[in-house]
Amino acid sequence: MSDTNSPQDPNAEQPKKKSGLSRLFSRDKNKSDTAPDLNAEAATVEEGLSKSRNSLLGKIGHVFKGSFDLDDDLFEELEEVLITSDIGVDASLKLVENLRNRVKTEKIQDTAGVIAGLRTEVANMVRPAQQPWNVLHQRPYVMLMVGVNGVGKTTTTAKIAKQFKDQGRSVMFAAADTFRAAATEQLQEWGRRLDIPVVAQGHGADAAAVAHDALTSAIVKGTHVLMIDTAGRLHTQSDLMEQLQKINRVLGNLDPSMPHEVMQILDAGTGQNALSQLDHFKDAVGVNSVCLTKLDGSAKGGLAISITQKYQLPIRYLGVGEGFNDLQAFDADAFAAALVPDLSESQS
Ligand SMILES: Nc1nc2c(ncn2[C@@H]2O[C@H](COP(=O)(O)OP(=O)(O)OP(=O)(O)O)[C@@H](O)[C@H]2O)c(=O)[nH]1
Ligand SMILES: [Mg+2]
Repeated sequence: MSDTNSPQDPNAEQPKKKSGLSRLFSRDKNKSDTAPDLNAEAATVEEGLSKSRNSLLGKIGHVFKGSFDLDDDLFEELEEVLITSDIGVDASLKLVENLRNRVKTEKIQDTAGVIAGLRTEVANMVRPAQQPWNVLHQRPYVMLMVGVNGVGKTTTTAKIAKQFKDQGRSVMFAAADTFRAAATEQLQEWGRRLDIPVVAQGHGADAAAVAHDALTSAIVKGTHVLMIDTAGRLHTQSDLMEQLQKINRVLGNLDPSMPHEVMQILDAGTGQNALSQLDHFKDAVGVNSVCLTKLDGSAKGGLAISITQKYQLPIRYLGVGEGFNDLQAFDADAFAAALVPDLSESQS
C-alpha cells in the first residue's frame, strides 16, 4: 500500500493547517500530526525495553559493586531492587527465592552466573503469559478491545489488524467507541489506510447496536476476525462499564461463545496501577488477554512479571514504540533477555 502521507516521504505534500483527521493520530500537540508510516521498520523488544533495562542496570549494578558475598543481605538488596522496578512485591519475593535456590543447587559463585540465573527465572515466571493463539478456530473470531482512556486501544487494534492482514486473514472493525468525539473517524481512517471495512453509526450511537451490526455483517461476509474498538473508561464510570457488559450480552445472544476474546490494553507507564485496572475490568467483563503498550516510554517493563504472577493471562503483544509496526508478539525468553541487563553493559 502506498503511504504518501508518511513523515519519511520527503516528497509528500505537507498539510498547510493542522485540522481534521490528521490530528487524530497524535494527541501530543508538539508531535508531528502526520499518520504513522505503515511500512516503518519495527522496534525490537530490546529497544522497547531499553528504559526498563537501563534502570535495572543502574540498580543491580549498585548491588554487585565492588566485592560482595552471595549472602542473605545481597538477596535482600536484590529483592528491593526488583520491588522498586514495578515487578511487584509477591513476584519479586518469588523471583529471588527461585534465584537463591538456583544459586545454591548450581553452585553459582560469580556475578555473571547470578545475572544469567535471574534472566532464566524471569523467563520462567512470564512463560505462562506466552500462549498459543489460534484465531482461526472460529469464524468470525470476535475480539472486544477494552481499557481506560488513552492506553492505546485504537492504535493497538489497528496494529494487530495489520498483522492479521499480513497473515492473509480478513478483518472487520466495529467503531463501538461512540462516546468520544471523533473516535469513529479515527478508526475509519485506520480502516481506510489498512483496507479494512469499518461498521459505524457515529458519535452518540448505541455501542452495543454497532457491535451487533458489525457481527451480523462479519457473519454474512465470512470475515476471519472482528475487532470491536470501545471507548476508554474508568471503572468508576458505571454507565460506561454497564455499556461494555451490554455489548458482551448482545454478542452472546447471537452466539454464546462470543466475544471469544476480551483483550485489555494496559499502558505500562501506569505501573502497578495497571493491576487494579485489570481487576476492575476482569470483574465487569471477564478480560481474558492483555496487551502491554508504551513500554518504550517507561521503565516499568517489570509489570509483565507481576501481571503473569497474579493472573496467568496471556499477554498477546508488547507495544514498543509509536511506529505502526512497533508491536511485538510476547515471547518469554526475548522479554527476559531484553529486561535483565548484562552488567558488562555498564562498563562499556
Ligand atoms: N510510545 C508509544 N506510544 C503508543 C504506543 N501505543 C499507543 N501509543 C500512543 O498512545 C496514544 C493514544 O493511543 P490511542 O490508540 O488513541 O488510545 P485509546 O486507548 O484508543 O484512547 P481513547 O480511545 O481516547 O481511550 C497515541 O498517540 C498512540 O500513538 C506504544 O506502544 N508506544
Ligand atoms: Mg480509542
